[in-house]
Amino acid sequence: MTLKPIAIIAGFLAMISCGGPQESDQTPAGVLLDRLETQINDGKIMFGHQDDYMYGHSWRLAPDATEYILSDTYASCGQYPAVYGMDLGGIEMDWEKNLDSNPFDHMRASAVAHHERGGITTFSWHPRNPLTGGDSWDVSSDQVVASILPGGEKHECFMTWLSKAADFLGSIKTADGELVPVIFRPWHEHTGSWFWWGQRLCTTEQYKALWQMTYDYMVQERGLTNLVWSYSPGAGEIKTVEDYGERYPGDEIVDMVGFDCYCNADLDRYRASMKNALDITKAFADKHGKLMAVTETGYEGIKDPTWWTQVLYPAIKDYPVSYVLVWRNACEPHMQHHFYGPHPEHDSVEDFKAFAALDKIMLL
Ligand code: BMA
Repeated sequence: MTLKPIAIIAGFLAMISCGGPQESDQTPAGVLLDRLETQINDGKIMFGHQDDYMYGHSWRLAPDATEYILSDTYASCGQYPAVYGMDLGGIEMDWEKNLDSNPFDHMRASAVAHHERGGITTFSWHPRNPLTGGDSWDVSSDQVVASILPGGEKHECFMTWLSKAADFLGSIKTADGELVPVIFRPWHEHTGSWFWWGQRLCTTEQYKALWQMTYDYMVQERGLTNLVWSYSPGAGEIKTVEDYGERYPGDEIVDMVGFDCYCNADLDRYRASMKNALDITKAFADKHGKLMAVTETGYEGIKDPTWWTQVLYPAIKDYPVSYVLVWRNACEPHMQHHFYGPHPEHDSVEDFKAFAALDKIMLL
């Protein structure tokens, strides 16, 4: 059984005060962590897809939709993905739609619907740049993280951004008012330098402080009990277990560890990168007692029709991976090349069906 850090402290206090056994963590996040661990012990790997119910290669959810049944994954193999990824980017600006044009109301309702179907939702966050006014990819200043930490000129402003993200995450509830557990994966791919929180844009101490501030605000101050915290560097820059852990914010505030690793035409290079990242992540996860996942992957345009069973599956099958999530299938006419998940008109669909039918691979 996996215990949330907060539950470990509570359990320890309970033990020293009344000598009783440690209680299991019955918060929504604790229950989700237990479920993730059981499924890893059963040798299963869940398949995940970003924005699966929001749009696909050739469709977008109708604004007045009341149910979430359209899905490129479902259209390809007759099952929904077990893990549904979404991104909070834009919540900090009070936008009605996120950075990829998904209405936040539909995001919330589809996360609840997915939970009620037995699925798991994970959120990343591409917030805008609080110092320059640009987007997440605006790396024109290396003072952004410094500016939002306590004492920085943008600290107050950034705390309102965190409060909007917390409002949203704390509003994902069933009709009975039950909080839905989700995997929250902030400040991802920080080992690269393409986001304002990236490697060359802040110091190790600043990056860790950003994580701690995010966690303290959401968990201690706002009391959110539905977040499983996930740490995910970019695979490309990680050569050793030390690299992997250099900016790790700490066992007390992280529940799962993973990485983002993309494929390009050089399939052997991808195989080598996945092996390297999986070996390192597994060593780190074992040492720190954490669960592991492939938090983002995929081959843009899936230019190899047997990619699913001949490249992705062999890469992951021997590792205790909780889930593997492929990125989004953009629907805009000018982004038709930007898809990572299956869709029925694509020539990798038969291979995807075979992948989805493998014993080890779990869909809904
Ligand atoms: C990137 C691309 C962008 C998108 C962003 C956030 O990898 O898919 O088009 O806006 O993720 O989802």
